[in-house]
Amino acid sequence: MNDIRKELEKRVLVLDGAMGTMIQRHKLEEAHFRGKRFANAPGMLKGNNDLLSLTQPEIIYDIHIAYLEAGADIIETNTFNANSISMGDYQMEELAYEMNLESAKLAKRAVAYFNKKTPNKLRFVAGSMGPTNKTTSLSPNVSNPAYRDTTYDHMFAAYKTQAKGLIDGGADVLLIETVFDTLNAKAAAAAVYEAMSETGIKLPVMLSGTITDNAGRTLSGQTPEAFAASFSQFDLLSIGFNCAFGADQLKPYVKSLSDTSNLFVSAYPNAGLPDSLGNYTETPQKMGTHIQSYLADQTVNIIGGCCGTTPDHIAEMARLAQTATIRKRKQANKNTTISGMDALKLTSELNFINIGERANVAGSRKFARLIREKKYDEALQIAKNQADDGAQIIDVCMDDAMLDAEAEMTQFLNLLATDPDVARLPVMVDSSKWSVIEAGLKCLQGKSVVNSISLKEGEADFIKKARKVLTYGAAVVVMAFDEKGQADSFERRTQVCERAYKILVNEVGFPPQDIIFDPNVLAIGTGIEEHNNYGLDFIKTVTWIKANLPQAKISGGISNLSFSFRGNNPVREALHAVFLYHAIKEGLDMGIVNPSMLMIYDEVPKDLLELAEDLVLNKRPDATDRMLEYADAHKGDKTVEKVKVLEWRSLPVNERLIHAMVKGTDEFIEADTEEARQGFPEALHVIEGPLMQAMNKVGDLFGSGKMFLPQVVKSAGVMKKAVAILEPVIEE
Ligand code: THG
Repeated sequence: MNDIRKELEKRVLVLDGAMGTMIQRHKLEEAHFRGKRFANAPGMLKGNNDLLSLTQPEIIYDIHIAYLEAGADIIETNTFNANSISMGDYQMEELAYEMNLESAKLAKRAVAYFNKKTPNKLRFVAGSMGPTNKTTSLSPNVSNPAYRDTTYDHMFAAYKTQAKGLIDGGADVLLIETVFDTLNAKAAAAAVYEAMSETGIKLPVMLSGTITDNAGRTLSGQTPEAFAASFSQFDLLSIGFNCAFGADQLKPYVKSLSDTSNLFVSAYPNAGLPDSLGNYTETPQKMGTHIQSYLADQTVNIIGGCCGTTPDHIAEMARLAQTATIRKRKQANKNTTISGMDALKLTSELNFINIGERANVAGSRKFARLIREKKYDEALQIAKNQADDGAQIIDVCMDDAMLDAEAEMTQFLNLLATDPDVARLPVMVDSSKWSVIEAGLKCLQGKSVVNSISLKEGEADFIKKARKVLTYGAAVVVMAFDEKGQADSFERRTQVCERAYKILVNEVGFPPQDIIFDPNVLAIGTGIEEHNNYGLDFIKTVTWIKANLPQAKISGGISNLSFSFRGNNPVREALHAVFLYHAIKEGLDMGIVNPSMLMIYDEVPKDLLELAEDLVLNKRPDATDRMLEYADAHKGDKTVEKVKVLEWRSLPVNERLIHAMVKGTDEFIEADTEEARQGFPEALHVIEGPLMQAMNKVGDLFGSGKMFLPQVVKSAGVMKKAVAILEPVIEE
């Protein structure tokens, strides 16, 4: 059954061409579509090509034969629209299973005939599963962007029926194709795996997306890399693109998958771009020249045709494929990659990932009020601000006794999906209720993060939830919590994390890079002696996890640390800065923070810094008292940043420029740049002098872990503004 893997190790396989183009040649009329069986069915049936498998099976069989004769190694079943959702157009929802069953049998018959003729060259049937005519990620209603006309559950059910029909009919492979909406396809993938586990027949699964714009994104907005990340946990045979563009324009996107993927890669483009009548007319020879360049670059393992391609196109491809060198699959990627519309790859250059904490009804009074009052647009603005301030992931939490958390999570994430500024980021679905987490995952096309699961309710529950997370294709935060409660010492934290890791990796088969431990950031400075070591123990746990639990990532809710200093932001920010500085050095990968309130370690006033170091690292028994004294004396302070504003404005202009760059403040940059320009003989000297000095300082701070990427990005923004002012003068 898995012979296709063996064949793919040996040669480039050719997939067949368009079914529609071939059906068109028969100029079928309404009566042909109906046949005897549906003579009296309501509505028009002309155009329901998938129905022909039931009413004109010999026509479909002959098309399969024509493609096999042309040299196709894989033929697609005539089931692109044979799902209960698309069949709704013809009131034929109930026929979905039968259509898939019969179509698979038909294709299988054609393949069996050829395999008997040439037993040393095996051909295969791919069960085609198209995208349906609905979308789970987009709103068909412009005035209500959170509206959806179908749901994940509906999609899942339709695909499961289709998959069962194809499996029962004898398909060799299942092909989820022409994916324009990744959430549809995630439901398809989950349904396929459930259908396979229920039938006990495990088939290889191919996935093929489609690109709909020149920016190289899917209709639901994902880049190829983000698209691939969404499926990284599904055991796929191949990934690729089809339809969209002709072979020429599709190539760069296929290549971006090919360059990184450990899977086999497929491409089956259209016969060029449509002409003014909507016809695809690229000749086999012309298309062949483009296909030849795919093969020469070893970009694909499977090549075929989509709209407008015919047996002649396939024959040309088969001829070219015969002598082609096969593409070698890349090493499996050990990086953690999550995604929204864009991919976020956790590499060593990103020393720390900011997770925005404010779209949380328990973490922001304002957000809670806006959700209670159903002012969703304003609530969305909070998430947008977090993104602008440098959040790379958005944590969303609706846990509040007064709210219907499942409904609010659904509403908010559906709305969020439509805002390109926020939707490009991965979402962390934060809830202590499993049903709320699932409700969230059913709205997210990207590879999201579940926050969280734990051993609190025992191993069986933990395993069940972890398996479920995999079916949604998400990464997971695991809290250091077990049957005995929250782990709050170094020993307990490490024991619980180690146990959870072993279960996840060995029993569930969870990819270790997709496990994110949260060893509990707990409040310090509470006046309770047992709490004094909480910060230090967390940091020590980070060191231990990095050394002992390979590839696992570490996160924490940073603002928890300073709960006992609520109302005093300078103290809170100083504690966070110190804590992050030490924890990141030990390997903390990400943290739930308020990205607009991150202070740079070196900018914390020296007296406050010392007090914060003492408290976070539990250096002296009176650390809490001393910090409380400080807090008391600085009660009215806003943030340290604001206190210092006036001070830095009185510095010489060079130093003001440096300050503005390091802090990422652009409020005065125009005036200061202008002033500096007048002080220097040449405008270029301002860039070579203070601006370069500032960039070097930013580089050093970043290099030593005292500044994080979002802050560096802000600095670069300020630099850009300053340069924009100087440039015209330099050009003159
Ligand atoms: N680990 C994981 N998830 C978590 C946490 C964690 N999720 C929730 C929480 N802890 C992290 N998020 C926040 C969000 C906000 C605050 C603290 C933690 C916070 N808010 C201000 C306060 O309470 O003072 C609110 C001020 C306002 O209303 O504006 O501090 O540890 N996995």
